[in-house]
Amino acid sequence: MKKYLLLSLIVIITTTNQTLAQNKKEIDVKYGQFTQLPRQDNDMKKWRENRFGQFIHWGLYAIPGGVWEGKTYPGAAEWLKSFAKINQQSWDSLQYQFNPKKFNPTEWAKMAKNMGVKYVTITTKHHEGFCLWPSKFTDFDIEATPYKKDLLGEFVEAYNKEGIDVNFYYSVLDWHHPDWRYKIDSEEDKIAFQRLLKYTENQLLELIERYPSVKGFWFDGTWDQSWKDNGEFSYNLEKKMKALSPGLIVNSRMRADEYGSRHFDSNGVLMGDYESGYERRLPASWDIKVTENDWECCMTIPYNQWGYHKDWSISHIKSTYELLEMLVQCTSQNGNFLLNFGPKGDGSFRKEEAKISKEIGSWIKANGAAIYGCEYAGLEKQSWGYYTKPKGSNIINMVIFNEPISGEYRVKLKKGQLIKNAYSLSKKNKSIKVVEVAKQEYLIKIKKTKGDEPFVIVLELEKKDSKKLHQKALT
Ligand code: JFZ
Repeated sequence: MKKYLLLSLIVIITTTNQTLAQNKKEIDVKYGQFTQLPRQDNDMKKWRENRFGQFIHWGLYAIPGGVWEGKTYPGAAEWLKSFAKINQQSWDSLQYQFNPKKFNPTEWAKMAKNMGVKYVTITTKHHEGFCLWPSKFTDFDIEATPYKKDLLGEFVEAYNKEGIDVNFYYSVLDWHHPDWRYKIDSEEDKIAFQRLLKYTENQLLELIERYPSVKGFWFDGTWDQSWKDNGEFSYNLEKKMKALSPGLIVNSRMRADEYGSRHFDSNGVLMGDYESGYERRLPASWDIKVTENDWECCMTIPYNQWGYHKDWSISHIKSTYELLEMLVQCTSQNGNFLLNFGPKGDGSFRKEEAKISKEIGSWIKANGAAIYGCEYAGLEKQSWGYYTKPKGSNIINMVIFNEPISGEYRVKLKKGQLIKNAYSLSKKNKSIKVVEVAKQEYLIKIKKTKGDEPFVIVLELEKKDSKKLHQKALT
């Protein structure tokens, strides 16, 4: 009797599983992902090791800085043309004022280097359509400004000289181009948008050819129906770009598949090389969807300002430690952190940004070992802060943002992991007391610090499950 019961149970389970599998049947996606993820080539490995990048939003919008005809608009400064309903001619004529006399690419690159970023992503063309490089395909570019010179070229050269990887942000949405359409309603729209697509392709291939050291592209302005209806085009475009520049890294915001599904195709497969949907927010969980994918979070210092805005009193300005905590959280979740800067129209940085970048830099100088080349440590998060793990090492970093009143830091390791030694990153040869409180569970005891700075405790692990070693480690 028991035997029959078991048999029928098995039959029920297998049929239910089959029905579930049938319901989840994959649909045929022609213009989805064409790369095996996560990418394991050297370019992608470098991208992953970099962890920390600088985002730069710079364009004509830096000149008005959120203020038009005496009125301050609190929204994102790079959207001012839209918020203030400024006519095309008035906005476009800003190009005749664009003359950043204080722009010193060498100083910019030095500032970035001192902040500790390993890569930069700069707006080559934002929604306004203005191009920071002399493009063969438009006159709405740097060449027609009083500045005249190839600003982007100077930028790339200076950053590369400091060993910083350069990526290009490019907005497909274009408020200047007469052929831009939000949706295609007529045959005329269709023809116009085909010209826009050709323009887009020309410019992107031009950027790769002019600046061959470019590491990746950060697409934006891809949410409108017109672009979503052209999944075949963006699929082929990504292929063409990668054929011209093997190793190129493209964000998930570039494409939609033929069903209009963005970032992830209709089967839930990520498109591009990493997920770029974390905008001004961090992943809430440490689940595998996060920690096993490549992703990047882009962040503003104010609530929501990317381009230069004259008035930063409108919203909360994040503190240096708030931003550092985000960088560390991203690292602990296997992601990159891209922190935005919006230089002024004259080519200088506002003092708040200069200060924050200096402060971040001095912390990273001492604690960078817990960021660069680090990844998700595979451990349960504790309330004192974040674990990061140098890839392939036997080390786990504890980056402390909240000091417990008790001075005791709980650590729960995985089966087979033992603590061999613990020390503070700033005092490497002084061991810290470790008490085993349960299996694979420890309390790290340290004297209360002045609590004025986040700090790093390093745990050296012993993988061999030897009782002897274990005892030794805890004395
Ligand atoms: C876009 C731009 O409109 C903005 O000006 C800035 O350049 C930013 C980096 O990107 O804004 C977005 C894009 C995507 C989301 C939100 C704002 N999103 O996915 O939530």
